[in-house]
Amino acid sequence: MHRLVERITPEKIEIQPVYWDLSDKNEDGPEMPGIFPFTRGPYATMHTHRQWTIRQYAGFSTAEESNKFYKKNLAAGQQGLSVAFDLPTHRGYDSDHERVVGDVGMAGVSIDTLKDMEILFDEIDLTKVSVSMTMNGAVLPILAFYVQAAIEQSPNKDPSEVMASLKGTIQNDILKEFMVRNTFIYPPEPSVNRVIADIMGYTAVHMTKFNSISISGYHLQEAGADAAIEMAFTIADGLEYLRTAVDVAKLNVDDVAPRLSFFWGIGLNFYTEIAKMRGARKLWAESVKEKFNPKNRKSLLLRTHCQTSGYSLTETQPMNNIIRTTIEAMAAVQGGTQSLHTNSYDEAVGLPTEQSARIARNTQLILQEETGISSVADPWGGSYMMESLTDELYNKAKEIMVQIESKGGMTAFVNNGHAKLMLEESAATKQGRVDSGADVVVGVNKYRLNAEDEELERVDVLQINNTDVRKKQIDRMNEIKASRDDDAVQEALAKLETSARSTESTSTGDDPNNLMSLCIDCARVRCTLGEMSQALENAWGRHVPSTSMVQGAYAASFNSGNSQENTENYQSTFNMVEEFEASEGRRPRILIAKMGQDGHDRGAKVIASGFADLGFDVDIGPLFQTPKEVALQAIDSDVHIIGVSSQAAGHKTLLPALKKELEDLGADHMVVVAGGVIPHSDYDYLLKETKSCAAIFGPGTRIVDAAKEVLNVIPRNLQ
Ligand code: 3CP
Repeated sequence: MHRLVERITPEKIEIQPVYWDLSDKNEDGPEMPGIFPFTRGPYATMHTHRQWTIRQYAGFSTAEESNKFYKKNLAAGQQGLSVAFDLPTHRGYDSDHERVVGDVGMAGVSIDTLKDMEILFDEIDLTKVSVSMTMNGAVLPILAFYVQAAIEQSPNKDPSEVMASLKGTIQNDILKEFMVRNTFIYPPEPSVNRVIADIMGYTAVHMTKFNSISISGYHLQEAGADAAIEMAFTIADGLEYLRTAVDVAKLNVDDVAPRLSFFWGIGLNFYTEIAKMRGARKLWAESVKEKFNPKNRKSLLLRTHCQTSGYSLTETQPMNNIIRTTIEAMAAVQGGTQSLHTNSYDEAVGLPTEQSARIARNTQLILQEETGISSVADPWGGSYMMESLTDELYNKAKEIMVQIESKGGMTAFVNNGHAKLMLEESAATKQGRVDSGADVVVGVNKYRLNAEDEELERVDVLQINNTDVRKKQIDRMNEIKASRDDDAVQEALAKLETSARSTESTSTGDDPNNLMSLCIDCARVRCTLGEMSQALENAWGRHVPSTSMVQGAYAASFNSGNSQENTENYQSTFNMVEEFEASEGRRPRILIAKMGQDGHDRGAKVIASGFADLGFDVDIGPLFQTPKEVALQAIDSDVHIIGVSSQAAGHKTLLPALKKELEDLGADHMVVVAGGVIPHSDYDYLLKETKSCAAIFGPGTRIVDAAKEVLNVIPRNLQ
């Protein structure tokens, strides 16, 4: 990847690798990349010396299928791997668990055993290719499988030598899972003070090239955070992890901080995104210096991966998404990213196809090899506008960080619900701006095509046969269970549970009771992911999140600075609710439900908040329900309608299952509607073939319009 960048333009102008203000009289010299506070970049030469890594996030169905996809992508120019796991794996369930029937292999690859991990990386040398794994809940078993798979891949090498050569990243950022995304398993305290502490301790000794956490702002932005909130929460999360390393795990800051890595979401606010990346580097460097006083300058560097925004993609006119992604990728590169994922244009409706994945990858190859974008470090340095925007965002984020500190730090801010409410308010406000037309989305709330032309623009998406994948996974797992040494399995699991129950710290990398070390022992004797997760759950329990709802933000944002037409639309929906109440004796009541292991609840929360502002009585169901649990809650609350939010592709299994439960319980008068990421090609199956819902609201549906349609499909005079 090292290559000389073309410095002389056809006009015979020489491009310098970095520019600075020659008249700068600052006594420390001008701000430069690679120099504290690193606003201009973590490395002096940045992309002029080494391009960013093209690292596409992918994984689906079985390990065999994902492995084929990875090898093809690497051969076609991708430079690093980034694994997407399915939701049962994230939540620590094996594929045969009753709660995951609709989820196996859908939103990522299913991994139950070491064998799956070996197949996933077959013919990919783990000591050479850097691998990122997005895993937070079942992080111990997954990292253990990865390490053991690498060791068994190189039988002639010493295991310690193999481990020392592993380069890559595990997300391992559990704090943000309690705010958004929700792929936690255990309560916050052991999740941070045991799991994360032990992984940091273990990798600091045995896997010194491996990044032990990827602290993520991306998911916060996807869940509605503006740039200042994204910066503040992410940096505060990072400081909390360092505090855990130093205070709880008693590790040296310089053994841990250089291997903390970051992850930003990059949306369409071009200048803001660049300023965010610049400001965040400075905020991190200054905060770490002030609070931990490290000796190694690498401890101060904010190195980051970026992903273009999934939220900014639209279902209608999907080719527009290629343009959106390109602009976002340019912001990430000009902001100085180290690694980048560019979304496929069809990701608003389903898993990428081979063609859409190729275009996404080519977007980066074109930037790297055709544009000369890498020929200069921090091209925005010294721009009046950019420097001012960087300072303003930096200051705003700092103010939010002071607020977080005043509430006792990030763990407390998360635990007492402040963080989640702040995000939900920001999300509802954003939705109101889009629904009211204050924020333009081309092809959605402006310049929309007529229905016929829109139909012609629809794209195919990759379909996964979930029943097939699940069967294959269960068969393989049963084969492994039949051939392993059961006594060794029970012994390894018992040791893991005993260590989890202990109140002593086991965080140093050489402690035989370090949880990471014990999970590698479990992987070696072929324990499954579900068994390891259960051993830890026996000690710590499973975390049950509380549900909350923001009110007023959608209405306030919708009504501010609005067009006459939008205001009338809002009012007429509100009036329909009042009429409903007058005729039925109570307000329309809706249960917003999430089924399966899909924890993406931004959509559900925004809908709940918007419907409540429009006058509905809204119940929010807990996350991770089975269809039966949803049916029982709906009956118990006597709702008129169940609104199912599906973001992780389980809809074709879970919606028909819900319909059957309602029928079995004699409640088939209840109307089910669905929303979220549901490809159009599945509409007939859900609406006509299985009649499992009465309406589907795709991405981009305005809440006011959805509310009107819901009111029209509720049968009246049910009493
Ligand atoms: C790089 N290097 C340089 C320079 N550039 N040295 C000198 N001068 C330069 N200009 C060196 C680095 O120091 C490093 O060596 C090596 O080259 C590799 O560079 P890097 O910057 O560390 O790049 P990379 O290995 O790609 O690592 C990038 C980070 C890593 C650090 C960001 O954590 C990463 O790859 N993260 C990816 C995270 C990810 O993919 N997340 C997916 C989330 P040394 O190592 O020796 O120092 S997907 C979630 C999707 C949404 C969902 O949840 O559903």
